[in-house]
Amino acid sequence: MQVNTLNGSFRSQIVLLAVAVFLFAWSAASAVSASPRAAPTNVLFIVVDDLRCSLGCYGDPEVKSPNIDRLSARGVRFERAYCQYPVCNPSRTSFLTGLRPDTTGILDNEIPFRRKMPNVVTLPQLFREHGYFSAGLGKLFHQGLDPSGNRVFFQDAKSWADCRNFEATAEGRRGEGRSLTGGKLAWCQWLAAEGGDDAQPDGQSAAEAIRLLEKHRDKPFFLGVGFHKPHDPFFAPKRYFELYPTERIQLARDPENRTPDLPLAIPRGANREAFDQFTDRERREFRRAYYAGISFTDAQVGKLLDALDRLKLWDSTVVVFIGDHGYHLGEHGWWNKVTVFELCARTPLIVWAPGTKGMGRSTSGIVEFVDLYPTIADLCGLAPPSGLEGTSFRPLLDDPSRTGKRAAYTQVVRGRFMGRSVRTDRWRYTEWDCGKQGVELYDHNVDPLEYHNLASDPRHSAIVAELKTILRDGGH
Ligand SMILES: [Ca+2]
Repeated sequence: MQVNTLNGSFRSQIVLLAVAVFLFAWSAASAVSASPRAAPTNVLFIVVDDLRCSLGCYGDPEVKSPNIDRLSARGVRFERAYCQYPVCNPSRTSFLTGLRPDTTGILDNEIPFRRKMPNVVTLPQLFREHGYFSAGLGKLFHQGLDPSGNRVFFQDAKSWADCRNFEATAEGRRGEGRSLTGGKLAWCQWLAAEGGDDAQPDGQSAAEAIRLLEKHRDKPFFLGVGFHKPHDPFFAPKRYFELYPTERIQLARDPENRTPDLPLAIPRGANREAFDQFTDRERREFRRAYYAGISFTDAQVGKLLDALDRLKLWDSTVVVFIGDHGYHLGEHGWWNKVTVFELCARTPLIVWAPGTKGMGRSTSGIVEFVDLYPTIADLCGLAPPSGLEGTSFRPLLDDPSRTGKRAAYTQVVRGRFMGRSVRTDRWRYTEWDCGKQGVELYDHNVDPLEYHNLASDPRHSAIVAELKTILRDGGH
């Protein structure tokens, strides 16, 4: 009896031991499967309005951008990132919904995206629906004018738990400045403003973003910060203008032997007529004011990076930095956006993604802004909605030497016609109204600013045929 009891007790101990060993092995296996790349918790998404790749980290010799350069040195800098539409509302709607402009139907700055897509789940909304605190400060979705001509932001209650915009103070509206067109174009003016950063909306956005980081550091957050400069009107605190003595500003000079631009390649109208009247002095002032806006925004980005340092958030936060599209500063005689030239389609993109292996490098793999949504969701372990039209570029974050996409697509409406452009590793190919209003072909091996249109050269008929097919694919 005693022996049996002992035997029974011994058997119980064996069973308990076996269970313990099993539980230990199971928990260890679970830890192994979950631990190598625990998903980062937070997202800091920085969108800069109208920022082209004029940054120190992109090789610009004049622009001072030490803080964005600092982020570039830490993360992965994309040398070939392309927006889908070179205008604020269509571009932002596209990358914040993960859908191409043909799908969103948003092709101008007038229509809030919810009017066309009441049920779409936006990128910040996806995080919000997964329990994140989501906040948007400054310009994330577009701002536009209401029927009375008042400026309104296309705020989206489904996307943000907290969404705010800021106004310049009275001091921030005073200073030295002038219209560059004798008042003909209201937007085309600069102001070296009195007051500090916080007298401007972007300075206030940065300050509030830091407050939110401090408040929400211990819970998952998706924080969008949209800086409005270097967008026009070119207002920034005076000290950022002082970084750029006007007489030292270099000007773009279109080559004499370039192919004339096609009629639809650059918009006609009042803007162009005013640009044609610019003196070199005005050209230098325009560039200087745009650069001052970049350096002002760069300083605000620096404050956010400092906050990530201080709050020890780098290991748990994905940081994405983009411009919403590029810009011309006199190239092709144009001083604005709304073209599908490389200068407008290409945009800065820098990503810091903890846990990936390629940080601190750059990549020439092609990516599109429509890829941002699935990439950010992927990095944070969230399943995106079905039907997104981009793909995650996480593999490039692990290995920046990999090949990216075969092609990037950018489109723009010009009057009654659509221009569609595709960029491959070597070429840019553009059709206006399916080619009926003109075709462009540029060889980026020798012509980075796209001054020599080769589309009608019979020696390039094979590549034109190939690119025509890629353009028809449309990225789908
Ligand atoms: Ca913009």
